[in-house]
Amino acid sequence: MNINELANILDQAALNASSIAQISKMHTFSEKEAYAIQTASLEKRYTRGEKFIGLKMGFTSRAKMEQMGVHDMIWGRLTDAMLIEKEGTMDFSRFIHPRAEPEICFLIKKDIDQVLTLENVKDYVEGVAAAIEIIDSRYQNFKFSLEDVIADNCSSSGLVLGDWLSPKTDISNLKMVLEVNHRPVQVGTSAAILDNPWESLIAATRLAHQYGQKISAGNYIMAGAATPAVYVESGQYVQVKVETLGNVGFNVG
Ligand code: OOG
Ligand code: MG
Repeated sequence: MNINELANILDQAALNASSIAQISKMHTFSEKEAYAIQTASLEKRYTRGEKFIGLKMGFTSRAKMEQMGVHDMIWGRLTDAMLIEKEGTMDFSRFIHPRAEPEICFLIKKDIDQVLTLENVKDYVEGVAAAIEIIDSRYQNFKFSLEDVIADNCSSSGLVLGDWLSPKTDISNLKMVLEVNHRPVQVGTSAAILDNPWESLIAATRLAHQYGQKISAGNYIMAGAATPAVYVESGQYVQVKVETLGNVGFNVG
């Protein structure tokens, strides 16, 4: 089976909110091929009118690597169809088995044409915000190999963004709490994200450069979850509270 056929299977699974068997169980493919499948599946979304809005980093914390049994950093693409308005409602019927996780998001100020460093990264950032990522693996039981999850656009399915603060805000060690119905269900710190979430943005610029993906002014970069993800259910109110950055929440419809 070729890359385009596998991309189509994953795209249809996402579109119809129906889970599929792990594609790595039937086909052997490399990490590089997995990114080619991801790229091809995103092309189908763009053809339907979805717009690229940025990147999400995955497995940037030990907590996430351990939860999913995958031990390499990954990256996926975000589109405008994934945006959920803060304090808005997510349409549960569009998802298979969604999970929420506490994140930090960066808003890019100017096109990034190089691999950034700790010295210059803040020059390219307009703001930082508390954020929630909603992931929804297209694979049965949320189980996958590294290659499977990359091909599946790293489980990307939704994001909720809080208010933007200055990039001068110290985000290196902030308490991050994920709450469901106003009760904490996961507690962590931003230091869990590669010791410092700025490192995640730097890694995103390195990987984007390597794979020829442009990062432009106005794009969002999600740094990756600080804690394990939690399944959400209809009727719940889900909120992330990040020390200094503030709170952001959404309702599960
Ligand atoms: C893969 C996506 C990982 C993160 O923040 O680490 C991720 C998954 O867990 O399904 O989004
Ligand atoms: Mg995530």
